[in-house]
Amino acid sequence: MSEQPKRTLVTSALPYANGPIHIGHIAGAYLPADLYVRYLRLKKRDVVWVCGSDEHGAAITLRARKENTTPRAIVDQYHEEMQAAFAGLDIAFDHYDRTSSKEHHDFAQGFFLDLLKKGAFTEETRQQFYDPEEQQFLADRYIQGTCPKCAHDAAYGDQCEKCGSALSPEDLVNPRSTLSGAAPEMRETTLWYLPMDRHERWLREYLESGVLDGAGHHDPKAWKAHVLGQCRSWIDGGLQSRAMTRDLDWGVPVPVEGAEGKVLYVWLDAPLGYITATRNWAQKNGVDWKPYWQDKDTQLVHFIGKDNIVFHCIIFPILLKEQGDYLLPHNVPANEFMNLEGDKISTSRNWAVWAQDYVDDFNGRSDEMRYVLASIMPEQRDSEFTWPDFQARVNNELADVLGNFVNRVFVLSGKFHDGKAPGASGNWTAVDQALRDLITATPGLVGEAIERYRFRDALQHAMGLVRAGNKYLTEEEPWKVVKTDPDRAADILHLALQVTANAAIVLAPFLPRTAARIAAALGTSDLPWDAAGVALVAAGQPLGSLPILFEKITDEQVAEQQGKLGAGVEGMRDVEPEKAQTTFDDFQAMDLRVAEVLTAEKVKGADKLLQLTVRTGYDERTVVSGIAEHFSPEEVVGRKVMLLANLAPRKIRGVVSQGMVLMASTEDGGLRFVTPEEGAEPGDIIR
Ligand code: B3M
Ligand code: ZN
Repeated sequence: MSEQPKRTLVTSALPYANGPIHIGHIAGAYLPADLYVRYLRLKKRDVVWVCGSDEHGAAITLRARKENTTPRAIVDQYHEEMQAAFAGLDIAFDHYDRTSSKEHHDFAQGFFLDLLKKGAFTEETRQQFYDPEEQQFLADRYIQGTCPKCAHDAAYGDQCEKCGSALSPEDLVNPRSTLSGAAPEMRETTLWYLPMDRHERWLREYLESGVLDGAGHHDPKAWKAHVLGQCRSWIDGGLQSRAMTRDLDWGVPVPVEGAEGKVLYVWLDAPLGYITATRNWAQKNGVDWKPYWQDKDTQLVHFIGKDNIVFHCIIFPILLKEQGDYLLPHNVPANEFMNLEGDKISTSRNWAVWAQDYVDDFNGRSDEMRYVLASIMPEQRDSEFTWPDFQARVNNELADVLGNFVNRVFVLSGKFHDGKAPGASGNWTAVDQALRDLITATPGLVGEAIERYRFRDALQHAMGLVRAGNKYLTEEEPWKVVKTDPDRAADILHLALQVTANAAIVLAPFLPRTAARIAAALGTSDLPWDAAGVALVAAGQPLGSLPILFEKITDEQVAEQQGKLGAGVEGMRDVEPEKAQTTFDDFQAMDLRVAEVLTAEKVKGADKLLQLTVRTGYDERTVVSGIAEHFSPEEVVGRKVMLLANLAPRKIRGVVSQGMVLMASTEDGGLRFVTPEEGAEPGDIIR
């Protein structure tokens, strides 16, 4: 574990203000930071967590173009929406800022000039892609073409999203402008470049031995293997110079005479947003911001997704080091990606669970989503969110274990001890003692895991205590013991209450609302981490009433959420949501056959029904089908159809129907036969 710093500055990647926040974002850079920071706050440590909207770059201008509006309108809209979505999931930054503010422009321009003066940049005139139709230079993201590595035909000028390769626009085969579709031409322009090759040596040393982080004491072994691996491969591949300005009209203007129409590269301006945010936070709170960025007893921790590693571990550190006054990151615990129901999360395909939609659909039940995302956080490798898994974790773990345990403890204490915490005799059995030892050990285990950015492990340790408490209660049966040995029953409940209170502490980072409810029922609002222990709830402490902590997630909710995935996208139909998942065995239980209709006649007195005789190849039988309003008997006779053959016979209007003919219902409310291919014979099994 890293030694305790005097203060910690935590940042989360500034989300582009060009679209709503989804659970992949949350699991990547926001929930882990929130868990980390809540823990440090509970430990009463000096910690500040800043974030804000990234309001520059092609991500914004492209979106504005698509929606036929201005970049300003886009960022104003999403700056508000994103904050509401974060708040809905109790992602509690100390300060949330934005990069289009005057303060940020001023600070970023000053920083740029500082670097310019220090000789950090080279000014070069080079050929750049230019769109002759739109009459503008093309940022990397405005150029698409074929990836030279994997032949994907829609790779961007900076990256191929298919194979993940980092690219330069010149690398693309058959480049085209995404603005006009035109083939771009080359034009000369002058840009400021950051010659990164100058920095390879110290960077490598910084990453491998940690000696240059300013404080001189970070342990590179504490970095995640996949983060170090990516950094090594970048450096091994040779660092190239990268343009730090762009010919664009949206961004922080380059503060140099004659540089009209040029702005700072978004990846220069955005990370400086962390500093702007810290400055604004400090001003708001009347404290000095500088120690948070410049005192060697501060630890700077960046929470990001893996696609941002190079910017935070290589480019930004180079900028900070060149400036000279700043600390370098102590750790960059980047997460990998979270997939969704078997596919990559995609905004354009609406294959996402939007944070705000979740909050709206589930009545603000943020703890449940936080719990599940923490359980499957993509810490070391990609992971996958599915709704059935969400349901299982909420129902089987939160409701059946945590909720059930805490509820039983409160109900039993209320019943046998007049709503007060019972005292204990001090005669602990071996089983009691084992549980007391677990209570004592758990806060340390959870805390250490959090400090090592292992949030899944931390949650497992915390839930381990709850599971142990639940098992203890079930096995010790105080509701029976009370009849013969009330003192023993009191001991059991006393200990179970200690488990409950300790669980409220160690689960607080993950389940802040639930922890607060339990704390309130225990008569307190303040349960700091270091209060944990076996004597947390005193004898005689009045116990309040506790609401049901978790409601179960129903199959219908799961089906409804699954139905939303991919809905409303061009080329996709808005249809009834898929039904809840079924099993292969259930499917196999159905006997589906090809059959041929021999006769058809209307059922007397029933407008909708046709009575059919069908040949299955092994028998002839009667089937009543609700298709009379769509087909005349003549249209049906002689057809081959799909038959659900083993449906239990049912009497319909006095006729016994032995099976069901499968139909497809069309968009306009019509019906169509599901017809087997030519050559299929009655009796053929469909599987
Ligand atoms: N706006 C990129 C992203 O959302 C980005 C991060 C900036 S952090 C300084 O992937
Ligand atoms: Zn590729």
